[in-house]
Amino acid sequence: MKTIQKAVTFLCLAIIAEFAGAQNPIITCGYSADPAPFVYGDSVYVYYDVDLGVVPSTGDSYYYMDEWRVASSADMVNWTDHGTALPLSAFSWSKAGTAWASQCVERNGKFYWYVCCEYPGHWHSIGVAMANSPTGPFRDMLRKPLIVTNEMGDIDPTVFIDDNGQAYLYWGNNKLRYVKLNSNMITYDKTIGNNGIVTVELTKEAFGGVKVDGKVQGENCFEEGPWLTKHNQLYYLLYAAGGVPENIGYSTSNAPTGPWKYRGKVMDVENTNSFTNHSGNVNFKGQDYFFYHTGWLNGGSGFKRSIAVEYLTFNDDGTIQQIKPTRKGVAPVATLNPLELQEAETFNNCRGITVNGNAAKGVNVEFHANNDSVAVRNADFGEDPVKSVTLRLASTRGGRIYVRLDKNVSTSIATIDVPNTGSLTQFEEVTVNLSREVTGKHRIIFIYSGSGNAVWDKWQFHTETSEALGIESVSADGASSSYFSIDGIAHQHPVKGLNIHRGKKFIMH
Ligand code: FUB
Repeated sequence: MKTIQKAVTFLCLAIIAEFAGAQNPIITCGYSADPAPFVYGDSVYVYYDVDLGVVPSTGDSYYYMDEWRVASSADMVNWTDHGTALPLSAFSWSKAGTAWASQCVERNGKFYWYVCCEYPGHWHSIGVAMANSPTGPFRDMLRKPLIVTNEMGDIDPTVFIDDNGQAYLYWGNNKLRYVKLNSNMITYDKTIGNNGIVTVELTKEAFGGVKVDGKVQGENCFEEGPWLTKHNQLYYLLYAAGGVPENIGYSTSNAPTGPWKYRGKVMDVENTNSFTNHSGNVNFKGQDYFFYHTGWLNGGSGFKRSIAVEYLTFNDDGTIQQIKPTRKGVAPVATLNPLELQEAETFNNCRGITVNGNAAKGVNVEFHANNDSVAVRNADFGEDPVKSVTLRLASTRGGRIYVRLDKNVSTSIATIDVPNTGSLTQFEEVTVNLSREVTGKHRIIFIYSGSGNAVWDKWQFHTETSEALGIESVSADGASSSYFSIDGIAHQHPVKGLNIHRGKKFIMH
């Protein structure tokens, strides 16, 4: 009984949070940890690993991840899930379940994704994959690790390219190391440090304190998750700090290689349901943002984490204003245009669905059960009345999708019968007229009802009715809806909405 009460309470809280406009976590269709954001074109991309939370062979709770994913947003509230951009299996030398933190950067139109995963017999090591697009497909460039030292703690790579083109790769847990990457981004300068690897001394002056026998001496200390960035010609190193549970500390320097000066905490230890936090930052459209992770998604924990975003403020004296984690997160910086073709995997919030695929295969949303849903925030229908909507769907069992607006969870503006297309990879477009005309800004929610899986690729609203779009209307013959006619010829298996038969579009009602 207690479990049911807990589940109902959680659902109510989730619904209240959603209607209150809560934005954190930003990824809602799975766990997401160790965010690494970057801006490319008119979007923010965030790269992350996917916490499964349990070691399958033992059932123990631990960091267990088999893939890295990327999501992007043009408005900071609706995120497009680009699927499994980089499976751990892309690194043939890796051990299953060890896809930990990563970061992707762009150089000369190529995208370099630095990851850490275990190289059996050598602890975690650092590898690099490359792609021609920020969403992949990526391939392992070296077919072996880029950094392997046979020591513990070679995790959490961060790469920063300075204004003069010199790239630095920092990493480390309970140690901080860097190499100077060559301009090909997959080899490094071997003339400095120990065969190219420089170890940064973890002093009190640089990191606020030191760790002795696992205990922090001083006000803080470097733990892991370094993130190198620059603001107003000052270099900033952000890092998970102070042991576990972690706060996020920062140090500054006039050079990307230090010496570092401890400046304080960006975020103190907070009640986020996660003992790690792993941060990164971007400036997008003139606003600074801070990415980190919490254990706030339903069922979350220290091993099932999810990404959150807050505003970041640099003070004129080089300090950073301390941030409190919030459920509210950040506000939209743009609207989403529902009259343009949208990917089903672009959303603000979801329940029950999975997002499958990758850049090479294409990415789709899969509904599995009744009430699975996807919601889009801040969609601007404009001033001209919007009259119809098209969804591109595939299914072997049929089903139905209800389209609702704002907080109205009971009245649909459209009901789409999912066609039985014969296969989950065979898509058809279904267009239906709206039950009322729509203008202005709204939250749109697509709710599935059905007994089997349905795959959804894209959607788009129109200011024309389906008939005006050139879709011929036909009626079912007699009482049975399994036969209908086009031009007097009987056909089988119609579905409501748009049908395509021998290249001809017609709408069933
Ligand atoms: O995700 C596994 C590890 O947890 C990361 O490498 C650390 O930064 C911490 O977040």
